[in-house]
Amino acid sequence: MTQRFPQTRTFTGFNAPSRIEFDLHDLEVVQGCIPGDLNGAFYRVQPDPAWPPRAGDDIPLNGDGLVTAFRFDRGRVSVRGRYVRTEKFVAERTAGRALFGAYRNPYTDDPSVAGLSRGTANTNLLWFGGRLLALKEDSHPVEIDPVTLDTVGPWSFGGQLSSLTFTAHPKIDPYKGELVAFGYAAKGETTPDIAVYTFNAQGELLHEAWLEAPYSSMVHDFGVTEHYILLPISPLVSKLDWLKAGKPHFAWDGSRQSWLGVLPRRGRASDIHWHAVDTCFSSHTMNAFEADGRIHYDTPVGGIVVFPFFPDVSGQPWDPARAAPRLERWSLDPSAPNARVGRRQLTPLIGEFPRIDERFATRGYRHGWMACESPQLNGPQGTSLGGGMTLTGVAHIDHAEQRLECFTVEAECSLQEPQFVPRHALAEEGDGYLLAVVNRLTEMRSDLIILDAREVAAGPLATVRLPLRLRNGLHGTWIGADELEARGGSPAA
Ligand code: V55
Ligand code: FE
Repeated sequence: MTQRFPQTRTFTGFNAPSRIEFDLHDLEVVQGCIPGDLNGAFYRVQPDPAWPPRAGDDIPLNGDGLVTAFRFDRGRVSVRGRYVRTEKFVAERTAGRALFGAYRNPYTDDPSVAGLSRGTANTNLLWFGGRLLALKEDSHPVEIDPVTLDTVGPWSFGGQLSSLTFTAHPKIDPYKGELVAFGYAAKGETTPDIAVYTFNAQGELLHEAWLEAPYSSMVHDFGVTEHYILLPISPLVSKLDWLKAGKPHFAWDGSRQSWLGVLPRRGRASDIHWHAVDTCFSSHTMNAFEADGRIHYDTPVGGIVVFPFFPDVSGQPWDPARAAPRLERWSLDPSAPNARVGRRQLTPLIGEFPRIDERFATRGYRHGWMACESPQLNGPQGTSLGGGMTLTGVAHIDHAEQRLECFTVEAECSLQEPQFVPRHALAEEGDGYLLAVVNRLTEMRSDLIILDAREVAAGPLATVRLPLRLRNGLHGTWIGADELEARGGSPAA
């Protein structure tokens, strides 16, 4: 490499680019035993910049997607790591330098890459219809092989995706077998257009609707209930003029209202109702459901944007205390189309990366988990990807018993998004395991822990030692052994 990575927050310390691809067989279990009924693979993705940025510095959301797969097989675990061969990754590797410029700003690119996808495939993985898709919300999915992690190529649902973009947080409705997804900035960067899609398990398009949001903003996640699609709009706004001027893609505009769009699952654009919400930042969805004629949307919410690296339109400094997200339940009556959304805090705990037992997505549910700031630790230890939070614990929320339990990592550690795995296909809700990558910040190394999902405070059932560091990742998924074997192998056998 002819240039160096800048010595900035995004590129140094625990988040120094690793640029590593690896196969590690039969990892060392340093505590406990891996449960014998945990069979399958845990996939996650981390942004990991392959080249120093063209613009001198960059934000943590712009790194190239590096997928890791932990393959569990009868008490043993192996791991594989591969970059997704996006169009961006391939072009830059050929050139031996960055050709794509700033986050979601095509005006900063080398002219040679005009027309190529800017997608980094760095945010989430979706297993649906026999395909494993690496996702970034500014572009189309990229299919990867669940066994080898080799890149198959872009996947646009056989040409059925008319939106230029596809969310990193699509939802599978396990009761109907459908995939519900959307793309925002669907007609190009900073456009207010949102396209909503429903596919059946065969990948056939069942429904599509094109909407206009109240304003252009980051729409990172959404909610799906039995009958409705919920689109949360927070004022992390975007403007084409900013991109042309070389400014950041997004900025926080606290003078604007937040909104929750409510669209019937098979509704047309004219059927959407936008319900006002007090100005706030909602990034992720725990779950959404209907009960007693009302719609409920569970989401961690902060007063301002969680990311410190997006500016405020009025120049106010970013305030971590105001940004800290806490889980809320938003509720509304769909028969009162102009009603404001009711907000109720479910816990005072600061937390993000909410997860559920996804067999219970879209309907009433009992169990949720999220990474949290452990109440047992005072003072900052580490930081999560870009955010102002210090994720030093995993919280289990039992909505039925209104009970909250927390596991706290050791000193000088933080952790990444947890993954729930049911003990077996017919296990009751929440009966299973919770997997999480632990960042050992001073050791510059990672572990994988396995918790009993309903007994997180009891500590890990097993700790798996990695001889390397996994950069802070975003999201992931689980594929059971039965489904993998149908595909003919295991990712790290
Ligand atoms: C997020 C992550 C992204 C992104 C937009 O967590 C939002 C939120 C890793 O990329 O592009
Ligand atoms: Fe996300």
